[in-house]
Amino acid sequence: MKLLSSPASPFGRKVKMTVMMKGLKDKVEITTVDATKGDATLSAANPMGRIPVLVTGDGSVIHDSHVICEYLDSVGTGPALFPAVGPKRWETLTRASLADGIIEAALLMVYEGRYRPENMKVQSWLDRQTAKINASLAMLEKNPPMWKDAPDYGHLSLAAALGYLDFRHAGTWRAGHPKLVTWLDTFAKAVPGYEASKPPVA
Ligand SMILES: N[C@@H](CCC(=O)N[C@@H](CS)C(=O)NCC(=O)O)C(=O)O
Repeated sequence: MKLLSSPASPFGRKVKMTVMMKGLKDKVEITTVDATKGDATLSAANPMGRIPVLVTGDGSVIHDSHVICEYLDSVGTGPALFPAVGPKRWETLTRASLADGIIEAALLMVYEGRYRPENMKVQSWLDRQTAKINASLAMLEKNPPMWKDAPDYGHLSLAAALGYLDFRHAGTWRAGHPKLVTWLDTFAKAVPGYEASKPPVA
């Protein structure tokens, strides 16, 4: 299988952690593509031009990160990352949805800085994204989501979100969220793929 991703991508990091948690390291070859510049291979696989994309052994294309992770969960080994049915499944997917929302808001802020000329920045829009991130972190801080036997897809998505706030937003979230900081440390100890998928220093 081939994974199109980039070292900095938080959505790609979710997939990389999944690859390692599911014992698939030797079966997935990672190709680095720069989605922000436009890439012909990427656009042919995903007309949205977004990473990550997985090309399976038979040439099938799978995106986005959620779908790739669920696919890898179904073909790899080790504890299931996606509960198959019932309330546990909705809880995991909802947690992942919140984590993805944090990543999306944080990513939009990065893109604002990257693509919009300085004199066209809209502070109220940036503040709106910050408020979404802060509200989500405040809710999570009240009761960080612990796992029973092993972390699942919701937990790894949250770890990717916090890791992205560290990477692109200077880790300022840490100051007001001591329980989440401890949570992330615990996750990193339980999942070696977290450190192994760390983006390069910005
Ligand atoms: N919902 C998608 C989001 C993927 C996404 O936004 N990827 C970013 C990089 S982290 C990207 O490719 N951005 C380029 C663009 O939007 O043009 C997923 O979960 O995979």
